[in-house]
Amino acid sequence: MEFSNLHKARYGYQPKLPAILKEAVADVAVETGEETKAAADHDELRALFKHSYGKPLVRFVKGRNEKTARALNVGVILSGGQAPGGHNVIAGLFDGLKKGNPSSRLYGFWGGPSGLIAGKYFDIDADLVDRYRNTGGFDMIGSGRTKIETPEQFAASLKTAKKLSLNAVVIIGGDDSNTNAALLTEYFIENGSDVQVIGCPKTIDGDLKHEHIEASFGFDTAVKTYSELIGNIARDANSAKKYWHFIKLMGRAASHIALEAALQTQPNICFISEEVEDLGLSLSQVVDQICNAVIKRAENGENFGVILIPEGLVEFIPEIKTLISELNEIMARFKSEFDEIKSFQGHCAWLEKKLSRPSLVIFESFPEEIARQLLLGRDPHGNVQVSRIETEKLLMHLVEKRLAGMKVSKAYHGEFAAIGHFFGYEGRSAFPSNFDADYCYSLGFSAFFLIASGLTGYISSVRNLVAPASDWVVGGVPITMLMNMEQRKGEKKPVIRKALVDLNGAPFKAFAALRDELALKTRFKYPGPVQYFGPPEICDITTITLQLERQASLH
Ligand code: FBP
Repeated sequence: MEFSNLHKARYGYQPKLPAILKEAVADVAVETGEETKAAADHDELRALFKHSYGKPLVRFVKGRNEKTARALNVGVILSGGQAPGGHNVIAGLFDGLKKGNPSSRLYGFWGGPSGLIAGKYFDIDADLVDRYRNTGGFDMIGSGRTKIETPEQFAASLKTAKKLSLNAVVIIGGDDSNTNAALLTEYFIENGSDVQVIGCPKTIDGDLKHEHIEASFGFDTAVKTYSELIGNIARDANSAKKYWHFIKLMGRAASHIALEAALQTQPNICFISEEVEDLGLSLSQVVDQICNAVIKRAENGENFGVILIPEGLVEFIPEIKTLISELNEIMARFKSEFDEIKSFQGHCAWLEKKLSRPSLVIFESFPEEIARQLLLGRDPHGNVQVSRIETEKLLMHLVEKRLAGMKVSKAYHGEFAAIGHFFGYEGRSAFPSNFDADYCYSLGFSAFFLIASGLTGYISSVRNLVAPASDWVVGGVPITMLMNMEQRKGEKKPVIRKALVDLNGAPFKAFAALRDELALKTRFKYPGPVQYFGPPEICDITTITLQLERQASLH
C-alpha cells in the first residue's frame, strides 16, 4: 500500500484519554448507580429481557479492581454503515485488553454480524492495529448489515463464541446493531452462557443518543466533511451567481446532519424533516417554500442559492409517508408476486390494483426515476433505502415546473438553473477528526473495562464531551434503557428508540432564529476542511450541535 503524507502523520497521533483511563487497570473500579427503566413500554421489555432488563448505570472511578488482570478472549464486530473512528474503537479495545493482560486476545469477525454467525474470524495483533490507528473506513475487519434474528443465527453465534472460548463480543454499531447486542445478551444468558456482550455507539446519522450517550461517533467528522463541501459550493454559487444548488445529505430519518451542516454553513434553506412532519407540510408546500425564496432572491438580482435536504425528508411528508408505508406493506405481503414481475411498467400496472387511490395519484405524479427508486429493495431491517431516492432531483423538477408556470403568468421574472448533489459516502470513511479519534479510542478502552468488570448488556459510554478529554466521564449504559417497542415488518419488536431532532432543543432553535434572514440574504459561512494539526480551537472543537445541547443541559 502507498501512504499519503497525512496518512503517515496520522499514525503518530496519540489520542487524548480521560484521566481515569490513564490509571493502572487494577486501580479502576466500577461505581454502580440506580436500576434503570426502558425508554418506554417497561413491562413488555421487562418480560422480553428477563435476565438483562433494568441494570444500573455504571461509571469508572479510582479504586481497587482485582478482576481486570485476568486474560480475556474478545471478539469484535463492525456493524452497519461506515463511520469515521471505527478503527480507533478497535485500537482502544486492543490496547485496553493488552494493558490488562498481555495474553488477552482480540478476534475480528469478518464482514459484520454475519462473521459471528458463520464463524469467520481472524486474530487482531499489534501489527494490524498499528496499520489502522487514526484512519477512516472499516476495512480492517469489514462491516455488514446482517440482522441476527432467527433461532439458527442466535445458536450459530453462540457456537462461534464457544469455539473461540470468548469472554465477550463487542458490537460497534447503530441503533439496530445495538438492539442486536441486547438480544444477543439475553440469548446468551437464557442459554446458560456467560459470554458478555458490549455495544459501542456508532453512526454518522447522530440519532443514537441519549442523556447518557451524548453523541454517536462518526457524526463529528462526517458532518464537518459535508460542511466543507457545502461551504465550497456556497462560495462558488456566490461567485458565479447563476445556480441554485440542491444538496441532499445522509442521515436516514433524522435531520441531525442537515441541521449541523446548516449551523456550520448558513445556507438559504435547510429543511428539517421532523419539523416538516410536525407542521404536516405537503410536498406542494415544501415546493412553495423553495419557490418563495427563489422569487424573492431573484427580485434582489440573486438568481442563486443553496438548499439542504435531509435524505429522510420524503418519509416525513404525509402523503409520501403513506405511499411508502403502503409500498412497504404490499412489497412484504406479496413479495413473490412482486419479485416475479420483471419490468417497471409491469410493477406500475400491478400497483394500480394494490395502492390506495391517493397513493396511486402521488406515485404516478413522480418522475419515472424517482418512482423506480421507491420500488428498490428494503434493507434487512425493513427500512426503505432513503439514500437511494434522489429527493434533490424530485424537488428540482417540481420547483422548475412551478417556476416555469409562474413565468408564463408573469408572476416570476428571474432565471432558474439548478444543480443537484448528494453527500453521504464522501464523509463516512474520512480520517477521523481529532474529536472522533479521541472519543472512539476512549469508547474502545471503556468497552475493555466493562468486559473486565464482568458486565454484559451495556453500551460503552463516554460523557462530558465538550470538556477537555482529561475530564471525560467513562462508564456504561444498560442497552435496555434505550429501548421501546415499535412496529417492524408488521410486528411489534423491541428496538432502540431513534433520537430525532428535538424541535424544542437548542440546535434547532438556533437555526430557526436565523433562517428567515438566511432565505433572503447571502450569509454563507465557509468552515473549510477538517484540520488535524494546529491550534485546538480549530482542530479539537466539536460540533455546534453538541456544544449547544450540552450548554442547554447545564441550565
Ligand atoms: P448506519 O445507520 O448503519 O450507521 O448507516 C448510516 C448510513 O450512512 C445512512 O446515513 C444511510 O442512509 C445508510 O447508511 C446508507 O446505507 P448503505 O451503506 O447500505 O448504502
